[in-house]
Amino acid sequence: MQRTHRTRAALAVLSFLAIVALAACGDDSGTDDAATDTTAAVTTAPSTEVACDAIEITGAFVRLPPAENTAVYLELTNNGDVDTALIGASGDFAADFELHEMVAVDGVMEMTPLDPQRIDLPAGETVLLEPGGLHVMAMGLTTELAEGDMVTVDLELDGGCTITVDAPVQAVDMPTDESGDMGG
Ligand SMILES: [Cu+2]
Repeated sequence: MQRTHRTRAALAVLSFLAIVALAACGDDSGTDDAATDTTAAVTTAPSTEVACDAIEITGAFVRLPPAENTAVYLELTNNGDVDTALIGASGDFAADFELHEMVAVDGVMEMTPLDPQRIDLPAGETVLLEPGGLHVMAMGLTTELAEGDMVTVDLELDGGCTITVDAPVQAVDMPTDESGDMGG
C-alpha cells in the first residue's frame, strides 16, 4: 500500500518533469513569467505529497485518562527531504484535539496550547511527543477508555494530508501534571 502510493507519487513527479521539459523546449519566444509560474505550480503539488509520505510514526500511545481529558504521545520521523509540520489532530474518542507543550510558569511546569498550532518536522529529523513535553491533547473524551484499548488518531500535516495511527491506551508515570486540570 505504502509502496504503491510512493511509486505513484514518483511517477507523478516524473510525468510532471517531462511536461515541464517539453514546455521549456517549445517555449523560446520569451514568455519567462509564464514558464516560471508553471514550474512553481508543478513542484508544489508533488513535493507536498512526498513530504507526507515520508513521515514515519512510531510508539504512539494514549495516556490512561485520569479525567475527562488525556494526551497522545508519539514519535514522528521525517524521512523525506522536505520540511513539514504537524498542524492538528482529530479522532472519534474526544471532542477536541489541541497541540500542547509544557512550559514553566512561575517555576511550575504547566501545559499550554501551542500558538500557532504547529510542531515543525524538519527534513531528516525526529520529533518526540512525550510525557512532560510536546503532546496532542484530547479533550472531552466521548468514550470511556481502559488500559489496552486501541484508539485511532488522525494527524494532520502541513500540506493537507492526514496520517492515521492506532494508539493503545497505557498508564503513564507522569513527570509533571498533565491531568487536564487546566480549565479548558
Ligand atoms: Cu495538554
